[in-house]
Amino acid sequence: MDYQDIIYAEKAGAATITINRPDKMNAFRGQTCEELIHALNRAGWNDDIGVIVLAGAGDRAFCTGGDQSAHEGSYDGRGTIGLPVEELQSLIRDVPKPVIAKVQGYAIGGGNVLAAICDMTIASEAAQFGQVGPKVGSVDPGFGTAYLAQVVGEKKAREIWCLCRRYTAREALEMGLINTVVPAEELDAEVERWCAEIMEKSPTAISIAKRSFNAATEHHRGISSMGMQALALYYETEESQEGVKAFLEKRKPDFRQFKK
Ligand code: 2NE
Repeated sequence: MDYQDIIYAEKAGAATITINRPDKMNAFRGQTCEELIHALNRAGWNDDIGVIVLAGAGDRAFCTGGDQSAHEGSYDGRGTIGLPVEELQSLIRDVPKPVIAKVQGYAIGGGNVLAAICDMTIASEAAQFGQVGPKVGSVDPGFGTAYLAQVVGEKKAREIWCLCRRYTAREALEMGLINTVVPAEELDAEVERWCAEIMEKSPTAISIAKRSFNAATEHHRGISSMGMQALALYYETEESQEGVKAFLEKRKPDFRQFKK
């Protein structure tokens, strides 16, 4: 596969998969998801690879979720909502190697969900985290909500979704959303150090450990699948479309007109 939206590189047993759409703040469209799925499979089933790093190109964003400019009630690819995002999220869990999110800037919306699903997250002091769905007419149910609650706790997860605030890397560390924070200039070296430490360990033990963690949270895949069906129906509503329009028109959405 020739990649247009991502960059794939291998070094010292680590595969780095970088979303390369900095002009869109590394938001994903259908093609991006397809390429990420391809690259995760490529690295995940290669015995020479012991660890996978998921990253975003440029300084500003790790990933800001679904590409709002490719989203008018649906996206442009396949999958329940026009993006094979369930497949992508599942695959991060299913590859038998640890996946580390390297977050140098915004991890927002579906980008925050990807980072949360990764086995570990290493962030720069400049990183910011948060969900935006209820601000832009979307929601990422399952892994984005219920699994997030397992990571940061119920109260915090509900706050994250209801208020759609942005959290600094230090706040993310405090709530257990990430593993460590380093100065921006030390991020690459820190990720390389973690990868090197993982490469010294037994790959089979690590893959069994990963699968055992997954087994305890596997029900979230079912919640996600059901939730994505609901999301597809929500995308057809004027309420959801108001959120997308408002974001693209750079104005505040007027959701109260749809109050129930
Ligand atoms: C990311 C954030 C917080 C950045 O804010 P700020 O103020 O620093 O920058 P600004 O001006 O908002 O954004 C800079 C440029 O990046 C684009 C913007 O439109 C803007 O473009 P220009 O005006 O310079 O041309 N940009 C940012 N995020 C984008 C995106 N996701 N798609 C397309 N263009 C994007 C702020 O921009 C923000 O909150 N973005 C909203 C992110 C968003 O709505 N994400 C989708 C949520 S839904 C989702 O992810 C999802 C899912 O998780 C599962 C299934 C389906 C969808």
